Amino acid sequence: MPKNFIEELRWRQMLQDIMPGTEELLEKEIVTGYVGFDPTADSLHIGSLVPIMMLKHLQRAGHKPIALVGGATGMVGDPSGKSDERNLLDEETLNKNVEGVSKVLKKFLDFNDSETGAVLVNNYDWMKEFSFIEFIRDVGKHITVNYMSAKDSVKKRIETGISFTEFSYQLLQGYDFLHLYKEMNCKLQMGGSDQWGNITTGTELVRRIGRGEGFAFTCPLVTKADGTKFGKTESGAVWLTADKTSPYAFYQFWLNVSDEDAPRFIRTFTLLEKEEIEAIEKEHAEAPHLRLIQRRLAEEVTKMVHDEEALASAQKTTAILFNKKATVEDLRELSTQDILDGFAGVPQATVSKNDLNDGLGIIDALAAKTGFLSSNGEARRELKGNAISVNKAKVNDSYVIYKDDLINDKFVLLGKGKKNNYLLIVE
Ligand code: 485
Repeated sequence: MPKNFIEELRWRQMLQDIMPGTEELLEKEIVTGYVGFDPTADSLHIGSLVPIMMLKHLQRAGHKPIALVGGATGMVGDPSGKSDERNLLDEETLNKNVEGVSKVLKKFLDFNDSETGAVLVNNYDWMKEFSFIEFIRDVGKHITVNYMSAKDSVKKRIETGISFTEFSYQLLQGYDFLHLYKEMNCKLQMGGSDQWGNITTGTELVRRIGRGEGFAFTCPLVTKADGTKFGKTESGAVWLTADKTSPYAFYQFWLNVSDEDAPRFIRTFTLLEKEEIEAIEKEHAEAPHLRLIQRRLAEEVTKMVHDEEALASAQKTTAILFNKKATVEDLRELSTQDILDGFAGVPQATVSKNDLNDGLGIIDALAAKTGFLSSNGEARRELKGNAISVNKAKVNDSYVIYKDDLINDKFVLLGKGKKNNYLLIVE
């Protein structure tokens, strides 16, 4: 008998709206449920991690998850939550994105032949068979324009305008639900709360054409206590693949969430049990500056999205870069990639290796050659104030950088005071 999946999502604060009967259905039988992801980019970012966790919980509770990639819907563009008409993607980009998104989704679920094994589908596979005439006769006839226009996603655009293309989107998504209901006995659709309108068009089609009953629930869109947008950093979105967001930057993102947000995030983004989370919170409350919740959160999510090895390297980089007592020997333990990831956000400048043949004076290295500081005068002042370090060791104005200062034959780390780092790249 499946475990109580809805109860699990409830205490994790992952439940927004739920259709009557859904909880009862999930208690009664093994349910096939799906979430759709449109291939608007070649990877997914952490905004998609909540629905991914829902699919994971669905599977862990003994049900069957379907991850749908919207090869067809991605050609159209969902107006939900969007104030403007979007540009259409060209075919080449779209194909690349379908590949990328599918690859990310495969990482999170257990794909096997069992009754609860995950399945990955692409709605292009059934939509490509449909002609326009067939679609408007067989599907469109069952839904009124009045019904479609009453959806938030459409209503919000009535003043500013919405193309027939985006207006039709809900019918495509609705048809997917009907298709999966008929072909795979899929009775449940999940998604973020912005998807409610599209999902209910689906249950409507399941009822009218499929003569059956579809169920649904949504999760809240993740917000932050300070009102800023979740999942965005100065360098953009936080992605679930290492080529777009390094495991180090990913780890740092979670380490830096606020005390207000951390308890909700650890419930939503990790699979830790309730008792364990409560124990961590208790310990956290006794010494908040240790940021125990954030640490555990960052550890668990980095391990899940990347792997143990990536986590270990992100932790090592963090320990060395943020430890005031770190030494040049510590820096020499970092790989070239660790250093590039760790310093991705700090000012960088490149000089030629030849510049180091006769040594590069520290003042030139700080000012003329790199522009890290605005003038030689400023460089001299900071050096006099004992604020400048080379590879974590304080230096004075007579210091000269030679090749044996290079870390990994390529880098010199300059520091000003406690907070400012500069990365000198030598090529
Ligand atoms: O049959 C379906 C076809 C496409 C979709 C869903 C079912 C995708 C959906 N219309 C959509 O646009 N989803 C967003 C996306 O793909 O980026 C986000 C939602 C978010 C959450 C997430 O997908 O905005 O709430 O559902 C998985």
